[in-house]
Amino acid sequence: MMKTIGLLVWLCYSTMAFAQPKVDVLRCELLHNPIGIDISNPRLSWQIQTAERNVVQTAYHILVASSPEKLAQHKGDLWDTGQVISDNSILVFYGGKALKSDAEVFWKVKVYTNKGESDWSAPARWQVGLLYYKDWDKRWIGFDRYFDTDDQQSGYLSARYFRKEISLSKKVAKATAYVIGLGLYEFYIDGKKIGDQVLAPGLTDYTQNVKYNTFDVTEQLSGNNHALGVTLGNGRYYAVRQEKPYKVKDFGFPKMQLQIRITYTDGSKQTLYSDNTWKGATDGPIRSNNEYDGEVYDARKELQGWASLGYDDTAWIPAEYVQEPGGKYESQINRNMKVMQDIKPVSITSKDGKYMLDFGQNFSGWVKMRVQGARGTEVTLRFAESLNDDGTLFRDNLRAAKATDTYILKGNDEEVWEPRFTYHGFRYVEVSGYPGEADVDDFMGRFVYDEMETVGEFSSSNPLLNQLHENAWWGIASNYKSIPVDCPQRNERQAWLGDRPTSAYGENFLFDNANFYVKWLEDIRLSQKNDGAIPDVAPAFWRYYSDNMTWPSAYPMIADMLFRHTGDVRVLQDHYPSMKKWMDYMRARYMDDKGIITKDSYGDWCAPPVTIEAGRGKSADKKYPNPVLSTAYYYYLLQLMADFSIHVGNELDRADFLQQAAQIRKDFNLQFYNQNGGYGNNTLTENLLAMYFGLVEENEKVKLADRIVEIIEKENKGHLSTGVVGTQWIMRTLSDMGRSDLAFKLTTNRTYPSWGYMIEHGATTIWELWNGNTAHPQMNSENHVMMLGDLLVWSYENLAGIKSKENGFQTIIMKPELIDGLDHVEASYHSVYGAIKSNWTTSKTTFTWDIAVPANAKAEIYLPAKNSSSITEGNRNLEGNSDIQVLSEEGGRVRVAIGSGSYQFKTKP
Ligand code: RAM
Repeated sequence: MMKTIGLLVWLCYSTMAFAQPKVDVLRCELLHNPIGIDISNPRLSWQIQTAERNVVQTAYHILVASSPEKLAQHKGDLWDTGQVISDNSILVFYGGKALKSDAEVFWKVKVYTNKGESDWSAPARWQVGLLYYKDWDKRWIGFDRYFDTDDQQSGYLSARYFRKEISLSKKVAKATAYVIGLGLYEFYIDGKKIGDQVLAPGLTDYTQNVKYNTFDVTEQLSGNNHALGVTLGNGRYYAVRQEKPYKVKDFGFPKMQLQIRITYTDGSKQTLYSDNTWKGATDGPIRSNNEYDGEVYDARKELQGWASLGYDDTAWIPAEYVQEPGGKYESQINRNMKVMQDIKPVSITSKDGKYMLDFGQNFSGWVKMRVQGARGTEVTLRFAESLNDDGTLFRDNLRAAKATDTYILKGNDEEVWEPRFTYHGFRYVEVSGYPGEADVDDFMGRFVYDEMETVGEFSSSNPLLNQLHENAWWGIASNYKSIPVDCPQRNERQAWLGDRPTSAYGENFLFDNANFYVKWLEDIRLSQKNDGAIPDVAPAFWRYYSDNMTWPSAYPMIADMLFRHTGDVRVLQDHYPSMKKWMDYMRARYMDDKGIITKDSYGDWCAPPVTIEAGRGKSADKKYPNPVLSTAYYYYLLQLMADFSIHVGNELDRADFLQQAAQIRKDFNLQFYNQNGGYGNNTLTENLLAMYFGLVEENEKVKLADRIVEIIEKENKGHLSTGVVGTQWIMRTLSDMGRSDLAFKLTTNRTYPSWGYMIEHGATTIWELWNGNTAHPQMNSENHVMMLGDLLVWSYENLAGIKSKENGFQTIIMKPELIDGLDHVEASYHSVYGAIKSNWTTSKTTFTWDIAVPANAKAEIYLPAKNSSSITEGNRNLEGNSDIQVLSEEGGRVRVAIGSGSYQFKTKP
């Protein structure tokens, strides 16, 4: 008895304790503990944790202090907002005192909610980056010339090594290193690499902007004497290909600048800079490094101890002052790439003295190898995505990329090696020259992509759909290479705009990619020409300014996605003028007197040949420009712009955009609508665009819908016939038409053309072509994200029912489609507010739905039920449940408003 009372008391107490909301997960610029934030008004976000339902923030109080001590005493000497009445907990602009370069800033927040106030959060911090050009007023070092270690003819450079020993007279309290190493660098102190990033920094057009990385090196500089070392690889600074200078942008020879800002324990400060007292060498082990071709490493040439104290560098030459890249110096806010996963080979086989490794999965990165043998033995690793029938590597689709790494042994002891300045897209690796018996354990696949968390999970009762999600995840991750590349294996690897307008939106359900895409939008903005033209590839490493309409649509469309998914208004503010300029440019240059945008570059790129045989052996790079696509896109983007104009305070533009749109709609119908139903050439893509964008006249909608269904069901026998453009809209259009069943059918097909067909033929990612198993290898990557179209968006929004209505999921629309043959969907998405979950199961008699909505967010949910009296939540009727508000009952759905918290609904549909 006593025990029970004790338990009751405890329960009661713990409920009370839980009642107080807690603020957690504090982030500056959506990063935890960031350093090097070179934005004068960064944004602060936090999440509210509570077991209570229906929790809404009513006010916040932020304190920002210049020291942890002040913050602990609740003194916001930099910013004390006082109590601000607001429900905003995401991306609140810092509005305190001006911040100084390199300053450390400490902050915390307390929130007031409708269910009580929180305590102060645990302290968080950010460190200001270098805000001014003059913060980098020392000169660049490097060698702007070739050495005999370089192969000038082939355009291969050996890596450059730089070193310097330093002596500190006092004890270091804090030291921050700011490093720019172009194209790619590794930075060492006392022989140890600083940071776990690889292939850093992020790629940019260096004549526009250059990214620096920031490291806290306080610990590494704890003694008096230290050695600093930097290795420089080419990346894309020294162009990957020299033979097409008219096309490929070259920036020059690798170079660097570095500074370490030190505060000593006595409060005094000192900054160390790289200069011509550093020494350099090129005759090291990395003989050549090239993103497409691979790395050659001669271990006999290792400069043993070069980045440590006491190394004899008398043979090295003084670093030289070199030309600066020209671009603005910026802190890299998006994360660098990292080895995100180790992948063991699933098998190793040998034939003719060569080994073949199979990793069981297509991915991008490289292989780490363990080897022992005689000095001078050369081991070669060649990479490919698939095998020929005879078991050899299929490398025709790599085009000119050699995708080969070479390691030359120094001899005697066991040696472990992995390359530093290259990566490959592969599943198979052929190893030749390996001394002795090789074993699977001698190799490890290193999966490399930008460090970002997986934020979404999706599974369902349909195994093929689940497999598709798995493939999508691998494909997307493989193609994050500080820019969204089209593919990681052939001699291309460019950030093509047209591959991503909708893909990025779907990707955001899987990866925490906001800062990645914020950076890419900046790359796009900086690639814009003065007249407004935007290229098809940005950064414009390839100069492809084709004046396309559909490819650059990625620019406004990704801005829209970021705004909708993270509530980031600054992204709209920063890009609105450039987007508008581009729209004006396209209209001025390409709108004819009938109101049609005449210019399109690729058409519905990579639409499937009618049969798999029709596409056999044929190259897929034929372009079919089509003004229906360009005009339809122009119309769609005008509406986006009209919407943006409100958020950026340019309401006056809105009427103009809408009026232009109305005119285009008229002209579009006049020019392209066939009275028997259907647009232009009456293809699926043309009709989907007219439908989804709302170009079709209201009274012709049914006819158009019939035509869309006729194409899919009759002409295509239940398959799609869309390329990169049409596939971006197909799933949502069908759902909007009330034909989710047909959309679902497309995802469950295993016959050509379909995603399932790729899987049936061994795909572990997503192919570039629907007919990827028979097409000409010239343009046939096995790891391209563009064909995902809107599949992921549809899976999360329409199947799981997780869709942002406004302000980065602060209001969520949850409206899962019920489809015959799909009994169960379970998905989660970690929004900026916290985790959103939707987990439903349906049977003939009952629909059960578990939902979680994070605090300070709310949802409008659509329950399949005739009326609210057939619904229970937590086994209670809805009536009298104050957390739940019935909004409407129509068409077999009951619309209900819920606040944050966890719920279990049951209905009888
Ligand atoms: C291919 C690229 C890319 C596509 C362009 C038009 O070479 O791989 O995916 O956007 O062409």
